[in-house]
Amino acid sequence: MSAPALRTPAARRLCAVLAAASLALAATACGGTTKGSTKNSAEDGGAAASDAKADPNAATKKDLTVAFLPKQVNNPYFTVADKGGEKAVEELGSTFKEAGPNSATDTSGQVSYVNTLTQQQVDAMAVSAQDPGALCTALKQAMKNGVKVVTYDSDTKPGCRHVFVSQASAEALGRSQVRLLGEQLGYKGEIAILSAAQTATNQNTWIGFMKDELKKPEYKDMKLVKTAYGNDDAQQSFQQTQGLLQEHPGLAGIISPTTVGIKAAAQYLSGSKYKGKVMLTGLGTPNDMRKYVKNGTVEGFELWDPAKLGALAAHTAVALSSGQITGRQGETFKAGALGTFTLGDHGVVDLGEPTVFDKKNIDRHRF
Ligand code: RAM
Repeated sequence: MSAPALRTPAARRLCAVLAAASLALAATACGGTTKGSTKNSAEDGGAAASDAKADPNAATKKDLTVAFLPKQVNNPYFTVADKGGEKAVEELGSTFKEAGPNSATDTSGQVSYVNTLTQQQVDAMAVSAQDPGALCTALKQAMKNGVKVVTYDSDTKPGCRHVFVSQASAEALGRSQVRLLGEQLGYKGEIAILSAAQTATNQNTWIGFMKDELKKPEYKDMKLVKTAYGNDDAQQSFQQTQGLLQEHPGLAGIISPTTVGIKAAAQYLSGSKYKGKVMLTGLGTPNDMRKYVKNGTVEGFELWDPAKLGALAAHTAVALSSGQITGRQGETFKAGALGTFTLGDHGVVDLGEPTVFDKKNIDRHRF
């Protein structure tokens, strides 16, 4: 027999507290009955979408509280992304807040922040997930309590959020980094990957496409010898780069699909005998990498504009809270100056194409 549903505001607050404490009672008494219940079209497949029908013409709600929860607060990439989010949230007449762990491997810290934001009854949260599965229970509880959940930059499982705001197609990002490195080293030699945290959904998805790209005949003389993890920590990434070169003295190139990793690897190479000999590409910010492009350590790398990613996450969160979208494929919404976006398969929306930076264009980009 099911327990009676709790509906009053006080009960809703109690539900949030119970949810934060992960009590089974919360799931029974509060399940599916609060502010906007949530349905998963498949446990881990389709995105979570509410029962309500989307109304693309619904008025944009104001005075909402939209929280950003990055993988890591002291990472300059997220500082830029979340500033973009803040600006957009404020322009839309709502309140922005940011909370998150200092380390990209503090997943239990991220779970606690989700629970705290749920207790605080924010209207929406934008989360860059450190781990695809670990946040699920907390995020589902947030959605049951009426919080709209957007992931940005790094996804959870589709059933654990309404929409994923992706920086670009994951496939294009993975394949293009291998192509860039192939061009730089003449499609020949041993290569390594220097990633972020071992659990990071975004990096692992890109690495999957990199491995697939490497199966193509044009890469038959390129061999991936190791994937190392610098945990988005400058010192660890620096040491991992050093370790890669000690272990594989014949290494021809490194791909680092993380802004912290590529910067640390460039710093190491730049001060070593490998400068200009071991190729380095991946995902970095122009501001971090300018010096290394100019001094000949790095030929080219790529990235999207993190501020635009944050802004799109903000618009998506407000569109969900306003009922303009619910998380279903095919729904469209307006994101201010960024334009109109349509939700794709599994509730994913892509920001657009990344930019490749090299010595010809790097001075035109300041972020
Ligand atoms: C780091 C983070 C982030 C990733 C960028 C490219 O800052 O790992 O998740 O998207 O690099």
